[in-house]
Amino acid sequence: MSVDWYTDFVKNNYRPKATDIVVEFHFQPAGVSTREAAGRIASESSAGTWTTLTNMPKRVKSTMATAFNIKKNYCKVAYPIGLWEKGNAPQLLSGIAGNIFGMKALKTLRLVDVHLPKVYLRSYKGPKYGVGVLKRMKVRGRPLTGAVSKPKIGWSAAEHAKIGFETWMGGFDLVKDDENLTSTSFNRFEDRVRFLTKMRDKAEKVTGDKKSALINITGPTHLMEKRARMLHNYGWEYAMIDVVTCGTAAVQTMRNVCGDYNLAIHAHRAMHASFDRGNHGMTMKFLAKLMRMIGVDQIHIGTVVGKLVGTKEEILQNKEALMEKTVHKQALPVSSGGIHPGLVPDVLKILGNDICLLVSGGIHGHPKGTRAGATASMQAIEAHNKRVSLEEYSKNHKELAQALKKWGHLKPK
Ligand code: RUB
Ligand code: CA
Repeated sequence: MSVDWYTDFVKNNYRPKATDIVVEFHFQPAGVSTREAAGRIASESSAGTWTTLTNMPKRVKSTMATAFNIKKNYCKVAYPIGLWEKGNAPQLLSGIAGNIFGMKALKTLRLVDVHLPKVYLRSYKGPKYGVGVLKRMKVRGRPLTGAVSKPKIGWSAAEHAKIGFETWMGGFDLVKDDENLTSTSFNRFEDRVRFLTKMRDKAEKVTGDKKSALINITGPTHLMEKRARMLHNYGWEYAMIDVVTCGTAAVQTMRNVCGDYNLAIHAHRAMHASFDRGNHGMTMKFLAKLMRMIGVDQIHIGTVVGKLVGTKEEILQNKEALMEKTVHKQALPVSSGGIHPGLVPDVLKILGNDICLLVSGGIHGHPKGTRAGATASMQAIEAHNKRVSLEEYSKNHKELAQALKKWGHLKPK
């Protein structure tokens, strides 16, 4: 009598149904055959357990996933649509990204990609605005620009707003909170919103341009709801959420709340690299797809050339996850981390103009200060779009010249 039934979950030449959720995995077996390892992934992530069972409902056949296309260290697993509760992202993760990561029979496991059928995708809202935020911010032919006030935490709410004002006055569209700035004793969320609102109104009046901010509402869900309401009441266009640390359930709830308040969601991805580096975990591409499905409007995808990890291939895949045709609107890629004017053309060459570009240390570290730093970054964008080299353009754009003198084309580590 056999003890287990893992290979019942393998059919190497299986042709997935149009309604199946299909996941691609990379895996390294530990002491079991490749075929059995693939079967174990399909089993543990759907209807199986470690041993054969004495009693089984007839229905079980229709809830079993199938491992197929097993090639070297890759396999695909098809999940019947009936396994899933529509519009429940945590449940999806509990299945396709749940127990399987801890199985002894696998040395490593990586969730590489997912294909989500239309019937499933339609049960989520997707972005309310997505790339439409560009139009909302009246930005055309260039990236939406923004900066985190640096140092990322330590300023009072009033100081923070002053730095924001300088950022806007230098030509940037957005002032951004950093991931760990929520509400502290020295910089309360409510104070920050009030000060930033005043400064925004002033900057809009002086420049005649639309200005906005990515204010971080991250916290327990009930607090995020309260904070979103405040942002709405003060006339803001965005709420920022650390989507990984908050989790999919909270982001789903906040998609509804923010939608009702006409707030676009800026998704900071802090913590993603705890599971998207190396062979074990999941790809950023998958996370980007998931967050677009839930309905964030813009999300960080990397820079290639900046301070944080991510190859060009990976970053382009992340972008594709946000831009590919699905039932949902396209989400806007955010490129951020270690960028300064000398690197701006590199980022734009890779990702194009339809992005949100964040340059933070790279404006506040400008020898002449924040406003000059933002100006220099805008000049670098203009130079790129006019197909003029930065060196050439800097001959009659002094802020850019000063930035190049400090950083050149340095790629920070
Ligand atoms: C940017 C910054 C952001 C990271 C996030 O500051 O700290 O939190 O870019 O990383 P700076 P990612 O421009 O000074 O580096 O965008 O890769 O998620
Ligand atoms: Ca940061």
